[in-house]
Amino acid sequence: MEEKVKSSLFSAVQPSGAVTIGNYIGAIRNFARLQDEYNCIYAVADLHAITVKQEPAALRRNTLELMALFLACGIDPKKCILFVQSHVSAHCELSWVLNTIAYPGELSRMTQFKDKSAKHAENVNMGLMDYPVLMAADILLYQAALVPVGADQKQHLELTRDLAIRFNNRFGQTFTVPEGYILKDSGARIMSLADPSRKMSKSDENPNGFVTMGEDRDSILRKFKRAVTDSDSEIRYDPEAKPGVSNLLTIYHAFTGKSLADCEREFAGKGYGDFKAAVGETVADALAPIQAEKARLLADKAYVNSVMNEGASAAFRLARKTLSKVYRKVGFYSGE
Ligand code: AQP
Repeated sequence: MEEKVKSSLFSAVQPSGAVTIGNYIGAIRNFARLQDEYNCIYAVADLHAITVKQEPAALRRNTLELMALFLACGIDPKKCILFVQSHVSAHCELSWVLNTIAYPGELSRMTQFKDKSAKHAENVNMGLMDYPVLMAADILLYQAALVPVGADQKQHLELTRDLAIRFNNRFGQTFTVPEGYILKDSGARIMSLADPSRKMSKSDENPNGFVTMGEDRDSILRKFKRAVTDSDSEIRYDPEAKPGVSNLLTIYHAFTGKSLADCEREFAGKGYGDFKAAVGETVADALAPIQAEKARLLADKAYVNSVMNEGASAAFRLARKTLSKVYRKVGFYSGE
């Protein structure tokens, strides 16, 4: 029987703070689910993280912690390539070439650039604007057919596709044009617990807005207890009219695997107090084994380092192939 060739898939998470349950639900939890079906390549995106000011010691710590979290969430280094973005220089090299076919107009229109420029007005740097070009390089280097991301990254993914098509048209077929793999059901966009009109973000200055993957039980329960809902008392999924309640239902649905309709039925007639407590308990219960496994891994730093070093070598081999092709296509003299 003919063996089916697996497609490649790339995704990354920035070590720009403690990872939230939003990052987990929208991205990381899907990573392990996809590893049998695809050739998965997952990165800790430290090059992206420095587009916003990072404290160097915290960045180093967050990088190691995120690698351990990937492993604790079931990503298997025997099945996937797991590495740190700055360990593979081809990401920067390809992004330079892609910069020459990307236009300032399209980059300055990106929602994330506008949001982050407003949020970090004192540090609107070129890297922040160039973020989507580096992201395109990440994906295109591995000829990824699929990119599992939260809905917030959809616009960047479209730019990646545009750049791939533009390059292929100008220089001949070089890149696979990737598709987004965005959750069809809810969960693609988890909102802040403190302000359900904004997405949950690890760099939110209000810590009540997010729950991190490493948060302790008491803190999780307290944050859910304080979560913003609304003045009526109906527990119903309606993101337009009831964004706070719908966000909590989405989180409950994501951690229990129950359908949204079943979640609504389960809480019918109950008060917000009971509802919020149940969501908090469920999240705390679900995170406990991941936290324990992550702590175990962090106690064995040599193992985590070996995973990232082997991952970088494997990523480098794939990336080098695409980069050499790109260099040839654009006309760089090889000296051979
Ligand atoms: N609130 C969210 N709901 C669902 N998915 C989300 N993602 C992020 N926030 C949510 C998804 O998580 C993956 C990793 O994201 P990232 O760290 O690379 O960058 P981000 O999207 O900018 O995440 P944050 O938490 O908002 O980080 P900061 O605060 O540093 O900007 C992506 O697939 C993303 O879609």
